[in-house]
Amino acid sequence: MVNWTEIDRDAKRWIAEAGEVIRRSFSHSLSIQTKSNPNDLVTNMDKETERYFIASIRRKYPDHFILGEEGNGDQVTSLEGIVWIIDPIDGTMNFIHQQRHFAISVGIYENGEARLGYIYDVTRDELYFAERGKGAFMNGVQLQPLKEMPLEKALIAVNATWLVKNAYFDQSKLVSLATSVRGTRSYGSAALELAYVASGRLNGYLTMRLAPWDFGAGKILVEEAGGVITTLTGAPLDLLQINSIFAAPPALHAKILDQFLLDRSNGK
Ligand code: 2AM
Ligand code: CA
Repeated sequence: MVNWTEIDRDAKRWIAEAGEVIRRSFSHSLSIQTKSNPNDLVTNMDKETERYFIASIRRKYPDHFILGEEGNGDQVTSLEGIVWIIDPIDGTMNFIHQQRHFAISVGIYENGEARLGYIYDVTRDELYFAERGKGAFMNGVQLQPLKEMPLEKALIAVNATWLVKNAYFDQSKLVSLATSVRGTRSYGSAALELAYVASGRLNGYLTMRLAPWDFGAGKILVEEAGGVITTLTGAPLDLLQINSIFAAPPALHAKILDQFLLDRSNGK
């Protein structure tokens, strides 16, 4: 029998400890490198934090699998067994430029089914947490069930760059979406943006391209809070691939899909 209470206790302890080390790192200089392009950044703290999680998980749970952004985990090609999906720092650009607005993201799945999700806003000391079937919480307080919001009163997160430059969607429809809602925001951490949808601080989040570690925990949170999370064309998310992402309360999700996204001329 899997002891989920113990796994939850360990995950929370490791996240709190990693957060403390990251906060202390603010007074030291960072070592910054680039990955796939000059704006794809990684620091020694991303790598050290991932290594800390991997060492802790392997010591205590040697039969669990780990899918991590910095690649020190396992080559995960299937979701069989218990899989930890980890982004040690989601929002690395914010971490480097602002020392805020970034998060530790940990999602735990069993045979592809959501179990536990954590998004820890390190500088605000806010832990968003969800457990399958038990709801979503922020710092231990249960989140209110998600409220629907009419389009014209909705605050949604989108990234300005892909609103004006993308290969898949009719730009005029996206601009029309952005101007039909009450307001748009962009926080630069997908995990936090999904946590904000789960907690009602945002009514929607749309983005073109996220890796499993960017949304692995957020998917659990949004769904436990009563929201819907799919690709931008309404398809289920694939936890082993890059996906486009669209999260919102159910009725708003359906309306935006229908009115702005699901059009054959928009492509896939
Ligand atoms: P990161 O900071 O962990 O790299 C920025 O809008 C958000 O998108 C962040 O959550 C960032 O995660 C993620 N992101 C940035 N570039 C990405 C890429 N090429 N593929 C997938 N996710 C990306
Ligand atoms: Ca990251």
